[in-house]
Amino acid sequence: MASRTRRGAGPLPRLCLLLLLVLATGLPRGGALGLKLPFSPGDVLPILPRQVAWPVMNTLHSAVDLLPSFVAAVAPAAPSPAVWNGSCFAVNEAALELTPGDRNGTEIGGAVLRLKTASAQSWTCMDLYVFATPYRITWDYYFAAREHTLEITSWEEEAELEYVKQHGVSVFLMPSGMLGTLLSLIDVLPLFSNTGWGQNSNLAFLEKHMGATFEKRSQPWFANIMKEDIQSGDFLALSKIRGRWGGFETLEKWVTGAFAGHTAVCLKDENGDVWVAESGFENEKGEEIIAIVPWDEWWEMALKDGSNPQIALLPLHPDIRSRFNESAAWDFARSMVGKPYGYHNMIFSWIDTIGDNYPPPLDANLVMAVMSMWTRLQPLYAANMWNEALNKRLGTEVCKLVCIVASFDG
Ligand SMILES: *[C@@H]1O[C@H](CO)[C@@H](O)[C@H](O)[C@H]1NC(C)=O
Ligand SMILES: *[C@@H]1O[C@H](CO)[C@@H](O)[C@H](O)[C@H]1NC(C)=O
Ligand SMILES: CC(=O)N[C@H]1CO[C@H](CO)[C@@H](O)[C@@H]1O
Repeated sequence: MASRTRRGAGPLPRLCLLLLLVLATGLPRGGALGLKLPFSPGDVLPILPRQVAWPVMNTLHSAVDLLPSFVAAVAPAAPSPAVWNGSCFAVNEAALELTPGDRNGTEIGGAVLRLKTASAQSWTCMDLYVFATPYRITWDYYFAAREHTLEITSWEEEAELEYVKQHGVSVFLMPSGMLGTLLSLIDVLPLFSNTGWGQNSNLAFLEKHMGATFEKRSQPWFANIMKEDIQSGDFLALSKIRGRWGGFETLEKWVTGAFAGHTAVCLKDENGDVWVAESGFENEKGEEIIAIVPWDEWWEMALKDGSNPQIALLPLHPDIRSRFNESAAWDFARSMVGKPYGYHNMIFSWIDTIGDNYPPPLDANLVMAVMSMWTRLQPLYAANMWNEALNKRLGTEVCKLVCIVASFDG
C-alpha cells in the first residue's frame, strides 16, 4: 500500500482545529447566536486523535451513520461511469479501465480507477473511500474537487479479473471520523483476501496477536492416517488460514483465545467404518448443516480445501476413552443430523458481553465496518453468520445489517 505521508496537519494547525472544534461543539446546533461556522465539526474528525474523535463522532452521528456505505460497483464494461453523492463531495463519478499490468507474459493485467469529485459541501471536508474486491482492499481519501486515480498494478489472479468484470470494484464511502478505524482495518482486511497475501496476513496476525508459531512441514503436507488407528471420540481440530473462512477464523481464534477455528469428532460404527460428525457440512443445496460423513469422503474434501486448513487428529486420552459412551455419542450425533450449522450460536460465543468483546485494536465499530463490507462482498455467508444471529437475538425476521444496527441504536 502506498505510504500516507501527504496532507498531514502539523501539531499547530491541529491544536487550532481542536480549539475550534471544542468551541463549535459547545454551541447550539444551527447557531442561536446567528454565528455561522466556516466548517462542520465533522470535517476535522479525521485529523483528531482517535480518543477525541470517537466521542465527538458518536454525538454527531447515529450508529447507522458509522457504517461504511456501499455507493457503487465500478465495472470495466459499464456503458457510463458510476455516479453517487458523497458526504463531502455531492457529485462523484468513477470509471474503471483495464490495463495490461506489470506482469510480463501473463494475461492478467491490472486497472486504473478514475474518480471525479466535485461540489464540496465545505472548504475543509473530505471523503474517505474503501475500494474492495474479495481479493483486495485498499483505501484513499480526497480533499480536493478534481480527478483522482487509483492504480491496481496487477490483479491477484485470473479469478479476481473475472470477478471484477462481472461485479466491478465495490466502492464504500466511510464516515469521516473513521480514519482511525480505517488504519486498524489495514491489519484486519487482508485476512479475508483469498490469496497468498491473505494467507501470510493470517499467519502474521496470529503470530503477532496470539503469540502463535508456525513451522513449515516438510513434504508431504499431509500424514498417512490409518483408519484402523482412529477410535470413536477422537477429535479433529481445524485451522483455516486463507479465503473467506480463513479471515473469519483468525478473528474468531483471537477473540475467543482458541487456536482452532473448526472442530469435528470421529465415530466408528459396528462394522469398523470411520465417520466424521461435524457441523458446517455443505449439502447439495449449498446449505451448511450438521452431517455424519464417511471418513474417506471427508478426508478427500479436506485435501482439496482451498482454505489450506491445518488439521490435527487428537486421540482421546485413555482415561476419557474408558468413560466414552460410543452408543450415546452415536445417538446424539444422529439426532442432530440435518440441523442447521448454528451461526446464531457461533457469533454469540464471540460477542458475549456488552463491552470487552474485542481485544484492541478491534472494537465494535471496526467489526461492524468489516461485517458491513463483507455483507456486500460475500452476501450469502455474511447473511448466515451475522444477520441470522442478530435477528434471532432481536426476535426480528427479515432484517439486514443496517436495520439490525438501527435496533441497537434505538
Ligand atoms: C518485464 O519486462 C521488462 C523488459 O521487457 C523488464 O524490464 C521488467 O523487469 C519485467 N517485469 C517483470 C515483473 O518481470
Ligand atoms: C451408554 O448410553 C446408552 C444410551 O445411548 C445407555 O443406555 C447406556 O447405559 C450407557 N452405557 C454406560 C456404560 O453408561
Ligand atoms: C443520486 C443523487 O442523489 N444525485 C444527486 C446528487 O447531488 C446532486 C447535487 O446536489 C443532485 O443534483 C443529484 O440529483
